[in-house]
Amino acid sequence: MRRLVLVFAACRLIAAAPEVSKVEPPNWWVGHSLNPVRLLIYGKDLKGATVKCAEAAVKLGQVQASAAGTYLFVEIQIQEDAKPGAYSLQITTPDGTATAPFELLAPLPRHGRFQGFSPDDVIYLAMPDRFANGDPSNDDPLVSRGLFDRRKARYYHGGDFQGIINHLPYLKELGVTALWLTPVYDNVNHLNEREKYEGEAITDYHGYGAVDFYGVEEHFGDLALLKKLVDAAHTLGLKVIQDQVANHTGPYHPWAADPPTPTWFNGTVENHLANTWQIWTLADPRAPASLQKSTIEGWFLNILPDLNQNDPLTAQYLIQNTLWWIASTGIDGIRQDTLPYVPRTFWHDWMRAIKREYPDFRVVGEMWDEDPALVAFFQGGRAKFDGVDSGVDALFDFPLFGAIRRVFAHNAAAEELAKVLAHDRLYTKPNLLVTFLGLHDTARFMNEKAVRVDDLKLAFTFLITTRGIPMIYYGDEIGMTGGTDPDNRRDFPGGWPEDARNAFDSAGRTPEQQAIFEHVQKLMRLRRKLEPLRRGSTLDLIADKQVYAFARVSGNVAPLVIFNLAADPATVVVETSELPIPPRIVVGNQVGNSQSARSWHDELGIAPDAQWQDGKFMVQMPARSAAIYSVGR
Ligand SMILES: [Ca+2]
Ligand SMILES: [Ca+2]
Ligand SMILES: [Ca+2]
Repeated sequence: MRRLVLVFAACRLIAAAPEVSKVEPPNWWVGHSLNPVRLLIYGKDLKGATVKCAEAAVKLGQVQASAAGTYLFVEIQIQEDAKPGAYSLQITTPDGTATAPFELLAPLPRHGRFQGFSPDDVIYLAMPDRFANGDPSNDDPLVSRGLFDRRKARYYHGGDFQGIINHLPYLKELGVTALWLTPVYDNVNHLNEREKYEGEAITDYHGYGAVDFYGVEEHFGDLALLKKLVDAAHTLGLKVIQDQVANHTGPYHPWAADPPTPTWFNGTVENHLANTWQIWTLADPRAPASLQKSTIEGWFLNILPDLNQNDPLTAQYLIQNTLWWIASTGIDGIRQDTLPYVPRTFWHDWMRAIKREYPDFRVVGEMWDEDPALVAFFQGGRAKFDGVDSGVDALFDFPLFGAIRRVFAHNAAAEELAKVLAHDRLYTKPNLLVTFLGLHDTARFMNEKAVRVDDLKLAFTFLITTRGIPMIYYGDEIGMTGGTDPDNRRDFPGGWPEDARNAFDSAGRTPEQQAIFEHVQKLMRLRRKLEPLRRGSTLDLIADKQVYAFARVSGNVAPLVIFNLAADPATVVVETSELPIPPRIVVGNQVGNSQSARSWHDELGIAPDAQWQDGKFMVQMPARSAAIYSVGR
């Protein structure tokens, strides 16, 4: 033992030249609004380094090494006349010199990129590992052997970018317009032993435990293929939304053992708070400070190292990382994970940096709570009681999700939908909420007790006709089943060559799957055709136990959407004379016919023609049915 110590001490005496192993970001763009850029250089013996760049186009600013000499922060100012190309920084200590490579790129052409998303879109959420396997050669990569097993719900299943590229035409055929993929960051290359279920270690196939924010998971592909995916999607008119995580890293991120600054994380692996999930305290002016602190600074599952966005170096790293992905790939939006567990002051700065460079870009945040007041608190557009405006465009509509499940799957009163929507007064922009029937963190709709296919179809009709930006979780369009995580993340049937059925193709779907698919497809066409379903304001007409009827009003047109959720047929009468809009715009834009009896057709082809006479709009709705009445034909 004594001998070892002596040898070690001797090694330390030998002067060690600095070493560079990694530079983040590896490149930046000329003419970018974020400038200067602060590089995080990884290596060894970087303490006391001076940094030079031979090119006048890159001017050096502040240099700061970590105490252990394993990181060097270097601020660089990119001059206006800088040309794209390879650059390098010379890092010198009294013991030697190392080179840190860096590249300047010309920005991607803006046309057809960085488009944002809006109620004109319908989003489709897919998990790259579970959608389709387009490249069996990356199923069990050399660097991460043994994590692939389709029989295990928490192992990699082989899905990848190529599988998604191959099935973009399927998404086009379905009629969605944007694709949200769960995170594609590089995950750890061995089993995750820190997170076990029933004694079994898991893999981080889901992507929410990154070990490299600048890397791409090798099971999915690489950065070049991701860019190809984004380009291919854009060519088909599909937008791409990237899933990002700024709250935490995976447990095996190298920073966990050696953080770049002492305050990089909230606490350390040995000594940290656990997240207590008390989101309500964040919107409460008089909440116990200790509860707020554990909610913002606590480690997710008590496992995931919690990044400290109040450290300016951490904050800048995260902002640059976001902009790097956008500029590298040309994506159109971001879904931000675990939004409430990060200070809103950070989101404010982060959003500002995004919008400065990409004014049309949009972000939807995951704020999982069914209280609309709490969800609204995190939407940007207005400073809240603490003077902070998060700037975040959109949030997931978890309150409406809860009501959708209760009403359509559990026979709760139809009026519950209207009661949730009544809280729209709290949001700065309710039309930007992302609405959904389920997602990768909830049990599937078809998993609800005693639920029927017709219930799912009704729920879809509501989702596509109510306000907001609808989102479809992969496989719900064919009625996939599955309980809570990980059962809700089964492989899409037909995504693997060995699958018995291929539900990407109508010939491979069961009659039931085909019926749901066609219904969703029809709804997508109607949403495209009827502009008020996307952009109209919502006017509730009837909200009672069994019937919910509303108009989507836009300019001169207002389609009527009617639900009869009773087990029996019902006569639904809308008193158009009591509406605050002229009767003629309720069901059409044909002026002059408002007093004559006319028939109107259900765009879904389910309910009979409606009669409109003496100021009354009347329809015999079949049991458990929905109808959309628009301009008469
Ligand atoms: Ca594969
Ligand atoms: Ca990996
Ligand atoms: Ca946090």
